[in-house]
Amino acid sequence: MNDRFLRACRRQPVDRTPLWIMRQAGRYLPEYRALRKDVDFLTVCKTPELAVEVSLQPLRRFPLDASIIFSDILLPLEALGCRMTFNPGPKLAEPIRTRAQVDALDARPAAEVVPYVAEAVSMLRRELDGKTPVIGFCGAPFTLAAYLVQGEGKEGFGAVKTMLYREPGTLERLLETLTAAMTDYLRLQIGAGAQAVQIFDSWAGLLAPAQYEPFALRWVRAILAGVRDLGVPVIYFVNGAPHLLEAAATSGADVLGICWRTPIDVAAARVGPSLALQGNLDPHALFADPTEVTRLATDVLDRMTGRAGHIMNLGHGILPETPIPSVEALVAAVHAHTGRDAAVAAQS
Ligand code: 1CP
Repeated sequence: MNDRFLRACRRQPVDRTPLWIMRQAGRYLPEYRALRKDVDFLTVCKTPELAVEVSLQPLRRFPLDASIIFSDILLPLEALGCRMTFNPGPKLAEPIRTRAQVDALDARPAAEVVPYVAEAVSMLRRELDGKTPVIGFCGAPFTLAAYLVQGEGKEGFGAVKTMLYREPGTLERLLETLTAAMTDYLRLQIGAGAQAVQIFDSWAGLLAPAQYEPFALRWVRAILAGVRDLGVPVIYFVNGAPHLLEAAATSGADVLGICWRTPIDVAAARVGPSLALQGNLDPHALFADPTEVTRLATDVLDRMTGRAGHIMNLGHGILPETPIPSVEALVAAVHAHTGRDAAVAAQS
């Protein structure tokens, strides 16, 4: 069993730094694009055989150390009665803007509304047979609220910030509903076999520090408290958040995902040694030539040498236009580091 990813989550010694790539299953892979020619995105997510096939595609090409289930952060919102399409980004049938709409959200068990996610997780776990651990995931409440209130992805997500200032009580009620739904959803995935889970807070960086605690962090803490008894490591990734690092480190997660904006050794010094760190090569760095990719990836690894608990990753999701040779160079750079952490640990 390849458990170096799970060991790094727990800050235990590893033979080399584990690597996986946020959004590793998806559009930069020609085999994903080929599969999507005939099947739309939601059908892939809702058909366990197809979701598992897409989750396995990156692992057939690259010796990565974890697999993530193919789905989307918005899908479990169907359990609240929300309807959406993807083209390619999400679009809600109806943005949630009023207290009445928030009160009308009807929280049904994820096991009833999105049973295909649990099926896909257990099928993926069986298929992998210990080759790598399986990561489940969900969106953080504030990030989900940003999409629900806006109705789609939009730079700055002005609608949710307007609600925050005009009707903070309505936003809090929405966040409370989302927190309960995501706790249930993560429990479903862990019950089905997910060996770690990641909470994506892609838009919490839009909040000022004084807003981050009441409108984002508080709810992430509640989700963590609600899955803690299940004993799997939790990764909390906050994007665009150099101004929130110290606060984010108090979420209770085992691992903090660091976006590409802060050098990872600087982030490590700011958050202290008590949690593992994941990241943080800039996704755009993969547009450099492979020699430069090797240099930049090695630089991230060097910054973490000797620190217990580092999971190599990008500092946000891999971009659809990313050249495959760059991903190969990233993998090779991590493998070339094999043994160095162990050697440093033995010396100290
Ligand atoms: O056309 C297609 O194939 C659909 C494109 C696509 C894909 C491949 C979407 C729509 N979602 C996904 C898969 C997905 N989304 C995964 C599984 C793949 C993997 O990680 O290997 C995951 C983990 C997500 C998570 C996700 N969706 C996030 C959090 C991570 C991040 O990038 O910050 C967010 C913000 C979304 C929303 C979303 N869904 C899809 C798109 C294009 C977007 C971004 C849209 C926007 O904000 O405008």
